[in-house]
Order: sequence, then C-alpha cells, then structure tokens
Amino acid sequence: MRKLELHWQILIGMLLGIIFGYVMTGFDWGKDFVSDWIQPFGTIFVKFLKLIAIPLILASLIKGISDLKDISKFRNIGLRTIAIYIGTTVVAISIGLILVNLLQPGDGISEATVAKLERTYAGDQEVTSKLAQATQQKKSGPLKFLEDMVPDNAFSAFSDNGRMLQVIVFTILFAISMLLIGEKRAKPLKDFFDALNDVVLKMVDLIMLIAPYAVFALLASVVVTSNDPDLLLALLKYAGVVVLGLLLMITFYVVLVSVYTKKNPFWFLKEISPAQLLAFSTSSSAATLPVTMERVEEHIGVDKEVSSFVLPVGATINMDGTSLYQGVAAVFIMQVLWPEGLGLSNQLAIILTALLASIGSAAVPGAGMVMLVIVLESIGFPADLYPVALALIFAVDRPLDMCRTTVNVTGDATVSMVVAKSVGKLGDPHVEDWDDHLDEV
Ligand code: DAS
Repeated sequence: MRKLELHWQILIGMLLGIIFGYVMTGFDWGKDFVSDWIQPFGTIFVKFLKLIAIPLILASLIKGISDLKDISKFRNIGLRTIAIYIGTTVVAISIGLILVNLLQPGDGISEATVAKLERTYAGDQEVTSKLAQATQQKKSGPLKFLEDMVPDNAFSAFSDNGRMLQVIVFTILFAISMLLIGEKRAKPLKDFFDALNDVVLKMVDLIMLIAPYAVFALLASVVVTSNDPDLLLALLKYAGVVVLGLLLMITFYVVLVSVYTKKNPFWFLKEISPAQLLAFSTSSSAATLPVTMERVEEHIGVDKEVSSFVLPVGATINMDGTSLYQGVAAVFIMQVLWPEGLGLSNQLAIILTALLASIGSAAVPGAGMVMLVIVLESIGFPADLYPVALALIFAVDRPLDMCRTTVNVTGDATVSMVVAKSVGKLGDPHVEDWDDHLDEV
C-alpha cells in the first residue's frame, strides 16, 4: 500500500469503506458493529488532525507574517485575499441560484413525501439540535461574527477548536507586533516558531500514515447511517442540483488556475487531491486544514508568506461550497413549502445573507445546514415551517456536506495560488511526491 501515491491510497480506503459499509447494512448487527468497532478509528484520525490545526495555524501564521519583514506586504496580501474570497463566494451563490431556478427541483416533491419527511425527521434529535443552534445564532446581531472574532482570553481561544478565527486574530496581532519590535529583538521567537512549524508539518506526515485506514472507517460509518433509500430518491433532483453547482464551481477554479496562474489545472487538482479526499471523508475544513496547507506549500509551491494567512482564514470564512448549497437549499425549500417567497428581491437578499452565513459557518460537519436557517430568516420564511424545512433536506445533508466541504477546501487552495501569483510568491513545488515525505518518516 505504501508504494501507491497518497491520493490512490486514500481513494482505495474510501472505496473499501463504502463497500464494507454496504455489506454491513445487510446484517441486523452491522450498524452497531461499525459504530462500535470501526467508526472510532475514523474519529481518532479526525481528532489527531484537529489536534494539530491550532498549533499549525499559530506557527505558520507567525512564520509567514514575520518572514514578510514589512507590514505593507501583509496588508497587500490580506486585502487581496478577502476581496477574492468574497468574489468567489458571490460567484458560488449565483451559480446555485441560477441552477435551482432553472431546474426547479422542488417541483418533484409530492405532499406525501413532505409528510413522510416531516414524520421521519422533524422530531429528529439532530434536526432539533441544529434548529436550537440556529435560534441561538439568530438571537445575535448581524455583526456578532465580527465581535466573536476577538477572543477575550487567548488561552481559552487556543483550547477550543471552534474558535479558530479568534486564534487567527490573536496570532496576526502577535506576529505584527513581532515585526514592529524589529528583527533582532524578535529573533528568538522567530526561530522558535520556525522550528515549531517544521515539527507540526512532520506531525502531519505521521498522522497521514493512517489516512487510508481512517477514511475506510469514516466512509463505512457514513454508509451504514445513511437514511432510507426511497427518501433519498425523492431528494435526488435537489441533491443533483447541488452537486451540479459544486462541479461547476470546481470548473470555475480550474479555469481560474489555468488562465491566471498559467499552471496545469489537472496537475493542480492531482496535487491537492489528498486534501480534497480528506475533506470529503471528514466533512470538516478545519480537520483538513493541516493537509491543505502541506499540499499547497510543498506540492503546489505557494510561499508560506501567503499560504500561512490565506488558508487558515479561508478554512474559517471562505466556504464557497457551503454558500452555493445554501442558495440552492433556501430556494428549494421555498419551492416546496413557501412559493410566495420566491420573488427576485428575496433571491437577491439570499446572495448577501448566504455570503454572511458562509463566513459565519464553522468549519465542522453540518455547520452549513445550521446557518441555512439564518438565510431563511433573512427573507421572512414562516417560523413555524422551520422543522419541516430542515426535515426536507436533512436526509441528504451528510453526503452533500462531504461534497461542499471538498469544494470549500478546493476554493481555499485556488485562492492561495491566485494571491501568491499576484504578489510573485508562486514558486515550484518542494516535494514531487508524498512518498518522498513518507520515506523520511
Ligand atoms: N462541513 C463544513 C466545512 O467543514 C461545510 C458545511 O457544513 O457546509 O467546510
């Protein structure tokens, strides 16, 4: 297995996991066996990746910013990054809205199917907890996510994976201050964080040794917990519209990489494929971030001065896949439950609120669906319809989350290449192949 390139190893692990999961669904003890004896290995792998995400952000951001030597360069990279992130997210939402209005997936849903979905999921524990999370989120004002960016205690921010944006804000302030005290005074700190960065990247290599086996466990547990096939079929057109939109978004990235950076887009997709496959398997941009950073820096050639800022920020605020999904899901729900809400003004409002909602979405599984309630809220969706609205899309949310997280990660990698190219920091890859890394391990 070790001789295969990493993405093939992961792909084989995924396929075997899917097959194993389907085989297990044939036994009445299968679901319990997978959740008791297989799923923990996937959970451990995701926990390892999350374990190093915060130290990696800290070390790489400090190294990246302190390497700049000049704050104006950081401002230049920061402004370009935010502008391009907003641009790609607006493109994503627009693609989603055009497709869902053209293809009308809501037309095919019968009253009987809505009633069955409502009976099956409206009271589901996960749906009600997502509603509760969304209600909590709704209580806060439109700029709450800005307030939340600033930690009131650095140590608590570092101790909680969900506060990645707070870690980034603290670390940027810390790194800029290092620049301001001068290279000589900051040298001991810079040497420490440079070494820490190398150590954490080597930890990524070690953790990735178990990736093929871990994705086997992750996919097997997704398959055995997937919902009743007939409901999945009823939602197939809706899921198809989301996936078609996500594929068009990948095409947009491929064109952007090819036209602007002049790099071979298929080489680009191959080199980031391990990160995409992990994003698909884990449904978590945050868990995938260490691998995304390693692939973009070592295999694409984006300078750390750019990747160390663009990727951590992207993992938390740039979710093109999620925003596209929210555009499609919001209109699909209205097509089925609230046709009178389908006016142009509401659809334009969806572009803005899906942009903000995707910025506010956490980089963890299922976050996009929670923030969808914020999008619906902004266009005056009837409050009493929320349980059945979420029940309507819940059955296919996990597979769609896997797909949209893959696009989120691909978008971050694409923007890091575009920003690097625009500031002359897109070089040649350092490592031709992952095995070169593994041979060192
Ligand atoms: N799973 C989220 C992520 O990690 C995306 C989402 O829930 O839409 O990117």
